[in-house]
Amino acid sequence: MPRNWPASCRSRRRSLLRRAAAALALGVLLWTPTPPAVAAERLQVVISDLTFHDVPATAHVGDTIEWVNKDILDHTATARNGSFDVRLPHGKSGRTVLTHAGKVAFYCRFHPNMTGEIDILP
Ligand SMILES: [Cu+2]
Repeated sequence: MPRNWPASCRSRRRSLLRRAAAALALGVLLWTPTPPAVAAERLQVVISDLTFHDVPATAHVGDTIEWVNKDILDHTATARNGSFDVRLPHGKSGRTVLTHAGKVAFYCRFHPNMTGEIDILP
């Protein structure tokens, strides 16, 4: 803008610049990075020989555990904190959707020596 423009124009320009700076500052303040979306996974735990096999050390809220009972006996996958209790007739499978974070110990109600633990992350 030329220096010889009327003072009202220079003032208007300064005002617009101030508003643009304020809008930019507000945008920076309001902007929060969005965490990358983690796709829910399906994890499989096979039961055979009265044992939970390949129990994942960790999982995430929203993941599904598929319990596959390959034994000739019925089992359950029962959380000690009550968050799930899946009945697993012999040769059948069942599913649990993980809804709460935290370490969950689980066992079979029919064979209490069958145990496992998963750390469920948020
Ligand atoms: Cu059992």
